[in-house]
Amino acid sequence: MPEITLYQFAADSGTESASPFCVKVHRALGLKGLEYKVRNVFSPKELSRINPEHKKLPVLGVGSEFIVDSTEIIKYLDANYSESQILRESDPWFVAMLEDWADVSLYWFAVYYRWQVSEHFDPFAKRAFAKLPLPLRWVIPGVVRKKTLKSLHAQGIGRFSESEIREQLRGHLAHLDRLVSEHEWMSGSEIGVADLAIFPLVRQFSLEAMPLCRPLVLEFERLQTWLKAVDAKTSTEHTVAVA
Ligand SMILES: N[C@@H](CCC(=O)N[C@@H](CS)C(=O)NCC(=O)O)C(=O)O
Repeated sequence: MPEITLYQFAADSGTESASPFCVKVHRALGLKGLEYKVRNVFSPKELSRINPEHKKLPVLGVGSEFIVDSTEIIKYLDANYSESQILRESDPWFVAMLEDWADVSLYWFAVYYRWQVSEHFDPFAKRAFAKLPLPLRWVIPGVVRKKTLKSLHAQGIGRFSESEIREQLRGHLAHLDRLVSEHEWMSGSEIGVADLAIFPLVRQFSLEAMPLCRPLVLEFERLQTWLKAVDAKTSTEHTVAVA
């Protein structure tokens, strides 16, 4: 069997990667019970080598092949490793929609809380950029933050106050709490791709390093039980347990 390597953004406090898409792939590999190595990517040069077209992470290296994009990686894993199929013929239409909603909508709430909320950003920047030599360590966090805030503003979410965003996020979490109350997992009686896509985000909102949004997750008991259940089904030697 060819060796599998997950190229990712490095771990952050309470999570195996600062990127929810990288966490999603960790958890897909865990659900399949596959062994893999992890390589943290720091340099833009290495990113261009492994993902020249999109320059994004995660990238899955399988032998000499590179598979990019978490959605495509999950399809690849299902096609090439028959253990615990993640995508099923019988999946209802809303499974694909839930995955996409997590990836392109709920994701921005995580970006907002990490980059726009200073109480979260300042300690995060200290952790994430600690290895940069001076004076880059003083300059780069501000430059990356400015670029990210521009994206948040263009997306629209960045124009709302934190209290407005908190109410929107509370609404989303309430819907998710209802979903996992109606059946055990997000999309039915079996764990699937919707759980893998939503888990990294809800877990991120629940981190102790995110004191402004953590209380929101704590309002939803069934969502917390679900977080632990996904963790138990998908953990690997590289993942961090849900606190
Ligand atoms: N659709 C992609 C999204 C991946 C993505 O946006 N990754 C972010 C990290 S969370 C990234 O690589 N950002 C680097 C950049 O945009 O320059 C997936 O599902 O893998």
